[in-house]
Amino acid sequence: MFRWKNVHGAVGASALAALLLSACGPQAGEGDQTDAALRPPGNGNGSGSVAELMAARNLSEDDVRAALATYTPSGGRDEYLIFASGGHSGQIIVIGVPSMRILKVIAVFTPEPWQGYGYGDETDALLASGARDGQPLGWADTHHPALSETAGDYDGQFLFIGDKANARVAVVNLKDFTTQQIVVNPLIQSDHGAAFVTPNTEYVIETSQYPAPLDGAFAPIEEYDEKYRGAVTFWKFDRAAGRIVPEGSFAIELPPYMQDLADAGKLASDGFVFINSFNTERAWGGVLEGNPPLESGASQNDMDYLHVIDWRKAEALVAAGKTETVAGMPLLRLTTAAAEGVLHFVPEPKSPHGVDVTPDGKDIVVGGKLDTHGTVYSIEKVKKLIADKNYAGTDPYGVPILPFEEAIRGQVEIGLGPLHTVFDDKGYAYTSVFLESVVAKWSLADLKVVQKLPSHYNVGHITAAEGDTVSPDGHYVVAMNKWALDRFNDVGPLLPQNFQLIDSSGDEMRLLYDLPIPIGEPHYAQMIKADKVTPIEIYTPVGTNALTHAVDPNAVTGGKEQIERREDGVHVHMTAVRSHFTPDIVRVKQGEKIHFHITNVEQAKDATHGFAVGSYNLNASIEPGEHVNMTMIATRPGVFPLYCTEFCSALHLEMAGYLLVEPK
Ligand code: RUQ
Ligand code: CUA
Repeated sequence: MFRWKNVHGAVGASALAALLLSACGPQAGEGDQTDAALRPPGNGNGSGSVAELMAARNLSEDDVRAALATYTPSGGRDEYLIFASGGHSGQIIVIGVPSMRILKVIAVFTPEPWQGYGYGDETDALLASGARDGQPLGWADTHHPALSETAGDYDGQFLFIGDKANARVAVVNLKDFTTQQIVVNPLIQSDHGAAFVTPNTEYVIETSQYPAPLDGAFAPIEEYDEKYRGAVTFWKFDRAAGRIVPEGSFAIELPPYMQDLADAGKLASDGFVFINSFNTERAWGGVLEGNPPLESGASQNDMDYLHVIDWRKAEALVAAGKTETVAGMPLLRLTTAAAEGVLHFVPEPKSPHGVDVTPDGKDIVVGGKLDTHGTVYSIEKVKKLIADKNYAGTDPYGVPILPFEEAIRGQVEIGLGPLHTVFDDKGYAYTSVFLESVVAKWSLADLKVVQKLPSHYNVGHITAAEGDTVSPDGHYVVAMNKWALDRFNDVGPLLPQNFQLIDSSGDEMRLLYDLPIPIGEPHYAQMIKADKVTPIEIYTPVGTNALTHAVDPNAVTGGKEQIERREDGVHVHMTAVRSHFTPDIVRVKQGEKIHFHITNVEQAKDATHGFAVGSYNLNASIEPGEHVNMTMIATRPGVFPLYCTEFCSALHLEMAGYLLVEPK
């Protein structure tokens, strides 16, 4: 039986060596094929004793321990739920921990056929509301999901997520795991520090990434310093309505640095928001025009700036009318923010990436992509420097800069390319170390690394059980790896992402499970105690619209079904119940507009019906008690079967009917 640890140690070291030579991720080379070569799949003889099974499948004792730690018998429940960004898919993935079973893909920014998302009146309108300047968008680059919080703890009510490509934020209701709203940020063209919430979800924070003129207008790139800007938006969240209220929202103008991740302060740092930046050089590329590429232009300075924002002060200034309206958004100008003490900078080492506030809110940990350290800022020191106006200078836009050495509590020597940090309940921090491909566990008290666990490979974000709250649980950490390389069966050149579940409950981290994610590159995820999320099982009362969570005016109950011709077209008030639609025959004339109003009158859990009309792109998922509306124009004459698309009963195939479109 070989030793896991040694094998992994060797992989880590040689991957690092390959990396230092190539500077772009581990290469399939000598060191990297060790695991695959050492671990043939075995012949899966499931009939013998445990020992025989282990031998047949070539499993070590550690493997079996990991299997027992994650195996969840049929009918078993998971202790935690991960809400992971679905990356390019524009969706959110729900994963159970420790089983790592995928439980749901929540449709957010992109049509999702199974949920009928993007094929009916309500969800069509919802997706259309995410258009930018009239341009419908068929995808999103989702990065950071944020669970709603009460007093700094996840409360299991709502979920928010940002779309980096199009500067949008979506609101998901965890009552039924459905998207309720998509807001488009008119001020900025891309975001990254999104979505993050203040400790009571007063605001959902969205920060720009790539500077551009804030009014959405054109300006030559040569006027970058003068006309290009960043901004942080505080989207007001109305918890009772379950919606972002654009009218109560505001933004703060930021210099044209590239703002990166953000985190809201809590407890000791309550009232503050921290935002990283890179490219304080204000480089903008132009490789064919004789300029250095952006990546090198943006890596000249030894220090970039951590943005320290006093959002309560900003809120007061907004209330006092100290804003200008730009692109429809009340904007606190940079000069005002700097002069009124809303915005301060603290230098941070070379090209930082993650900024993460410790559970007690006392420290702010920043990882530098091109630095080997994690830098730990002390909010107490930062507050004192601000109060004393103890500045080391100002930036070109007049923003006061606090002295670096006096703002930090210390630095921890982590390794090559520390990115993001999460926390446990025992005073440890866990940092993803991208270039070195490890998760580093270190002590917050003395800033010393105690263990490095290899990740496979190039870990980006990591997430921990209740990790962003004031009281993390400390049981699990998940490394969200960008490269999968030799972890799974090959599936062509585009490989899945790899989520690695790590047991962090003991003194030593132990790897438990690899979960391939094949629908996009998730960036961040949050992990909540499963019993905090209490979704409804069915929609009550019958006829509830999933977008309004109220009975739809077009809903019908059994016996009230009808086809009605009105001025605006043919209204079909239909019910669905095992195993028929009423009405099941719909006769119209070519050119007529048809409004299908379908109520699933079932109140039994999981009794979902589908509704499809082929050739007309009509497709609904109607969950028990739910009502959906769909509109179509009968442009083509013919006979179109309509049928239920969920195998709902023994007579599911008979749950069908006809749309008869008579030629003009
Ligand atoms: S990203 S791998 Cu949060 Cu968008 Cu860091
Ligand atoms: Cu209803 Cu199948």
